[in-house]
Amino acid sequence: MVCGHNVCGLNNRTVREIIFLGRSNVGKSTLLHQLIGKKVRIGRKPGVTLKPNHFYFDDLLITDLPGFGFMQGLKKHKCEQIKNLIVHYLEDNSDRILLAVQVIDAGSFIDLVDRWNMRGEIPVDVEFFNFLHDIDLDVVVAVNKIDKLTELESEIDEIVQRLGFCPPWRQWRDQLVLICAKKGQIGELRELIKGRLHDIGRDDLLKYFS
Ligand SMILES: Nc1nc2c(ncn2[C@@H]2O[C@H](COP(=O)(O)OP(=O)(O)O)[C@@H](O)[C@H]2O)c(=O)[nH]1
Ligand SMILES: [Mg+2]
Repeated sequence: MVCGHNVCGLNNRTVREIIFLGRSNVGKSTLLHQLIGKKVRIGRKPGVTLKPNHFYFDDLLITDLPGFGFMQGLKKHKCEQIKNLIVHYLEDNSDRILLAVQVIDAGSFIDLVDRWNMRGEIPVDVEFFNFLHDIDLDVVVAVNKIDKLTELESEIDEIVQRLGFCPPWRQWRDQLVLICAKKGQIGELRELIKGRLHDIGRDDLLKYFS
């Protein structure tokens, strides 16, 4: 049963939620398809849907939020609209959100952030990353497309610095996982999600992520 923004759970249990967010084209759909299987439609045109996509696993909700940031063919006000929608969604549902997975594209993140900074603007990815922490969510950054990196160690260090972490990146492995969704290399993220579910006493849900 869906009641406004609040989705009521089975057996009156409080719904728990894991959200996925990121700029469009970072590989969010590819990742979700690998993680939860056929339920996810891939190849969907960016910006077509402004609504969050929900997938249920008993009383666990997996939510794919619309991609944010500039997209080709999408007017600026539409981008702002998406950003606002995501912010409101997060604020309204923060109590039930167990984990926020922010997906970034390892191949373009550094250049993108530097370009925004040069213009004196806060990069939208960094803005969202900080916002997720401001509302006290448990945040994990899924650094996707690591197959594009040639100097993995130093490039990941550069990435974490732009998110406000000190290198070396390996000390942040409880908040940062490296994945290659396209090749199905998402084991670390899978384990991290299972760990969080175990921590809240929900081993019954692990089967959906094995
Ligand atoms: N090189 C590389 N490309 C990827 C990876 N994951 C996804 N992609 C590609 O990135 C593009 C956008 O993927 P999609 O899942 O639609 O991104 P979304 O807009 O974030 O949902 C597609 O061409 C994917 O094949 C990856 O790990 N490595
Ligand atoms: Mg998508």
